[in-house]
Amino acid sequence: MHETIDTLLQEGRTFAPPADFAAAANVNDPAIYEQAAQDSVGFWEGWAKQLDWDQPWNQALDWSNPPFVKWFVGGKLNACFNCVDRHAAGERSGKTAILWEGEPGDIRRISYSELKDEVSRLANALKELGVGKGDRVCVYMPMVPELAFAMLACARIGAAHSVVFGGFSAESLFDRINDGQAKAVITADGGWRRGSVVPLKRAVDEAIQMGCPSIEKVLVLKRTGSEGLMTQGVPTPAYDQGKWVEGRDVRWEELVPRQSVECPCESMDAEDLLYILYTSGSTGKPKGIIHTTGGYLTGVMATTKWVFDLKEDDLFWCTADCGWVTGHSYVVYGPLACGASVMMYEGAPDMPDKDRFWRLIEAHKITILYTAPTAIRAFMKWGDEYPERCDMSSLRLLGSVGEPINPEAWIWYQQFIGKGRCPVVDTWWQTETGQIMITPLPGITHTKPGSATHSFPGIEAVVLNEEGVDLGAVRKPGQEVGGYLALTRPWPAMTRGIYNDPERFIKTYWSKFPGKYFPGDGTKMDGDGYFWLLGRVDDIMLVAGHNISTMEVESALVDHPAVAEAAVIGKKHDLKGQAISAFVLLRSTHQNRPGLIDELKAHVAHKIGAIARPDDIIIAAELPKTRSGKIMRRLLRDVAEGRALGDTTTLADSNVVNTLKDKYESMES
Ligand code: 6R9
Repeated sequence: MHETIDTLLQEGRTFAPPADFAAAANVNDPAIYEQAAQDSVGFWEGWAKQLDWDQPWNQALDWSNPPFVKWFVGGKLNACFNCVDRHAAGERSGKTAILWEGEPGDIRRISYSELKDEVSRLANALKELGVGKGDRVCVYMPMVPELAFAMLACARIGAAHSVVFGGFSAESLFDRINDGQAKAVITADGGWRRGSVVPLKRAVDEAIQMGCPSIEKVLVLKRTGSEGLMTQGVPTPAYDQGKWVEGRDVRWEELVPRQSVECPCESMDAEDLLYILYTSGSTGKPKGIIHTTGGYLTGVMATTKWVFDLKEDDLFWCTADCGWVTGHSYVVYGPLACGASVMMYEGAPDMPDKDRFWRLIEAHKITILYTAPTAIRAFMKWGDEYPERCDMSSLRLLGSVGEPINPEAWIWYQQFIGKGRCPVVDTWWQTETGQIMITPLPGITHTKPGSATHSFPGIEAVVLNEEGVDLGAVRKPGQEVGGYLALTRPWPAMTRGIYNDPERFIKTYWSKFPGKYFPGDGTKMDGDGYFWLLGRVDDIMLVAGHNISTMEVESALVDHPAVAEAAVIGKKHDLKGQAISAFVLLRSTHQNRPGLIDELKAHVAHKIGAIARPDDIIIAAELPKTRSGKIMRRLLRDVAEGRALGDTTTLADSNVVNTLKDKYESMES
């Protein structure tokens, strides 16, 4: 047996679920893992029965044609009915479905019965525009309640939505509209971001001008009323002037409010398309990941209830934008299927000040917070005084998603935000998996900072080496192993493929280990069987014959009191194959000083071994990240190896890499 990834970092701290939390938790009996493993199909069927079906399924799982799966074959239901109508019709009718705060501070509270009316009107409006069952609708909006209405209205009439993040360019929009052959776009004049207007309608105009023959209508919400405002030095036109195209462009306020609130839900097949969501992939054109109705809803509902221990009186805040899968599964479909109250916030975490998140928690008494390591590390960098000046005693559970969370960031989150009182759930999953896959269950799992712990009941995750050997099964008892993560059985919310490209789906995820799903991530499994996700295998470094994960070196750096965030890459080296280069951001309480870089190198060597000592460390002001906050190590490799930058379309801020490039080059000379 050989390991595919060396495991270096050791983290010994563990946290038991608080006794009172465990006693009241939605699930607290560890026997559930064994039961679900014995009969995973029956386990998922149990969850599916908690949805309202127009017609029951006659076969729970059809896995006769892998990797193309079908769940709940023959069943019929409507996702919008399950997220809205069934709550509006019962005791939750007056309950808050969405509590929203705009960046300028405007607040809206929408009950389930109001949500039903809003969504029904919009659904009728879409019908009037000629959209119907089987069509695709592109949604390109700021984080306003109407974004959720748009998704639900599409689901209501059986049209698939394709949400494109409001920060993406006209060109990305153009690609996604054409790949999905969308019939209509739902957009807004603009959205608020850090005090300025993101001109959305203008980008839609540009995209369509580039050639989007499938688009018949553009529905435009007035959000900013941005006439005369300046955006990046350019005056923003009023949303209904400028390039307003008569016959194509439709004003929301002229069309939607006059619609009837009666709009029956289309009865959909469990396997009918619910949505397409484009994920960038490391190379090539974006992949249109498809999700269908019955299995997806089952998976997101189950994980919302158990991972977040969602209760009737919770106020659940997943900070993700609906442009990402996290916003689809845990702002909209998961929590609303459960009848939860959901918090939505439009803007940036540092507007007007760096305590905005904590102010929101204090003001609205948010009970569950689900955010990303990139945000947590930014909060650490900004300093402890911001959370300290707010009362966040309403919080009872904290979650993390999007990247591996470094142990120090986990501890900070647990101590400064959760005050040691709230369990922390680090959840691993992907756009393609649709639902959370590897995660603690807060009433059961003893957590370890930096570990996503175990696969959710009914899911089986394994660590494989290059030859596909299951390292967890063949290792000596208690031995730690590292390799490729793979998933061995189908789960309900798994993607049904890539839109219009089944071959790419097979090649990308199912050909490395035939019969198993390969997500592209590395992982280690510790002596207790806990998973520690190590990031994308493309990022793994090969240093003097050792496969070292960037994540472990980054975590060792973040462990140093001066460091808030680190990005590590392997840079070509004549003798070692690759040498480790690190880009480091300091906490606001620390400054660069003579000797600090040597101290950091020594710290890494001390924490995880001399093999991982970085050859060079650059103190940076920012790191290149995707717009969803993931560090783009590929671009840092381009910088370090003096290449022209590769694809930067998903990069949040291009100035960041250019600055780093200058700094790197001046250091080299
Ligand atoms: C939900 C989401 C998926 C990739 C995934 C992995 C990384 C997400 C993680 C994590 C370690 C976690 N990732 N959660 N890595 N620990 N808790 O982020 O979907 O945007 O498709 O990204 O993100 O590398 O493969 P998506």
